[in-house]
Amino acid sequence: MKPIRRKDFLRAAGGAMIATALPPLSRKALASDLVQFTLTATPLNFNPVAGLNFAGRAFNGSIPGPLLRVMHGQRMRATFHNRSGSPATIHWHGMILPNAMDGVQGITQPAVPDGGSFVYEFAPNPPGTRWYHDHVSGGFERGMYGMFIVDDPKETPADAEFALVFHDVPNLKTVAEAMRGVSNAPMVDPMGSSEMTGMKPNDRMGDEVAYLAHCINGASYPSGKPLVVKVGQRVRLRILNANFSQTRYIRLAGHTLTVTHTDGNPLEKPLDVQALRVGVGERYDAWFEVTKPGAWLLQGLSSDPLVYEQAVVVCTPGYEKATPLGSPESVEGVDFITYEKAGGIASGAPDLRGAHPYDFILGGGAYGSNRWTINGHVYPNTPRIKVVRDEVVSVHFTNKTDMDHPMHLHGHVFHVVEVDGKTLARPLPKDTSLVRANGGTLTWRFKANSPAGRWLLHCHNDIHMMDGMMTEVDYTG
Ligand SMILES: [Cu+2]
Repeated sequence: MKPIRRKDFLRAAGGAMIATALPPLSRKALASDLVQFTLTATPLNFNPVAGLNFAGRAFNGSIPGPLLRVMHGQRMRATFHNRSGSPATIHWHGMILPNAMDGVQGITQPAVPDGGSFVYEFAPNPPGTRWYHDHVSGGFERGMYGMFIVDDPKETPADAEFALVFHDVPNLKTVAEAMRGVSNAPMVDPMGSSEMTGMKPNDRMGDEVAYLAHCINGASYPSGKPLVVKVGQRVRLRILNANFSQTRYIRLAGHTLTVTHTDGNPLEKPLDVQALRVGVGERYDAWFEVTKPGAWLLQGLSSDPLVYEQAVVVCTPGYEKATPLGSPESVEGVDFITYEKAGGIASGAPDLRGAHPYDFILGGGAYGSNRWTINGHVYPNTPRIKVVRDEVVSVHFTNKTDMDHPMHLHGHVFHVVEVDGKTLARPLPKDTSLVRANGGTLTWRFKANSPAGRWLLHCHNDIHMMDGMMTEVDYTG
């Protein structure tokens, strides 16, 4: 394999961490069939901006946790030592793996108590940009997450490659209030986006979380180190939205992004866009070409006044100190990725022949309510999907609430075949998909050919999940 140029995660001055380019998997790393990791969770005082002392929890002393990386075909063994002060597990988001390794407290394993350990071992699959995070309430919002790259030996390496975790520091008081539906935090969306139609930026709905800082790879702008690229390079960005309640819109000033993968899975046809829209838990692989010297901001956009901090400079050598070109805060008129654009629209109904159909109405979330529902129920009373091996299932979601829901299925890759009544010409292979607020619909189709067990299906907005918007795909027989 041709090596990919990269450096390791670095600690910059002031404790700010930023990922620079990804180094090639060393010969030593590739020599063994088994890659071993140790992940130790501890409390961490996280201070990405001056004056902020956040009571975080971290894997191996950093937020986000270390970038884990294997070549597809290698097995991995991750020994988890929980010293975080609270029970915790590790979920391997986007992986198809044995059910007992899925890391869901109370369903696939008991929570690992503080002071305890657990060994996760499996062959990471499929290749692509995946991630890992705590799946016991509390750890995810405090910093227990990181990116996991399963390299595909069949892919052409980029000239330069960067792993970027977009993440945020929540005001924990508003997390508790949002769970009771009485948060005072404003709705946050980029100005001018279609999601804002009919809403004012400061509308308060009771279910939003307020944030104290926005970060990329542990650093808030301008404290992070620039990502240095060279003229002529084709650069690959692997982007994860690890925020636990908000969609991110992401733009690289002055550049078109070519999206090649959604949730780590290749698109049939790459798509050129001006911006990404990344729901909670989603990933995009996006490429750009460096055509001239300069400095540009890669940034998250939203109506949150703090969001200017969620940026990092991309520049050519010598431009590290230059004033970077930025993007307007508004995404009005900006061509950002949607599932319709990525999959194309076909005429007629989606092909669901032979599929066992399920209809899920997403509801709840009234002001003052602590219930987010599927078909009127909260977990564990929500309707289950019971499957036998190789059964084909379709799930049709209708969102009757006023918030988007990033619906996630564990242990499978599903195909998005329909969005808002439109059939996709090229169904999108994903593990997490946004169901639009205020009447949006979306349909999944998947084959139940993963290892048998109980696989969680839930909204990846943590507030909604903890308040009941969750069910299971259960293999029977
Ligand atoms: Cu939700």
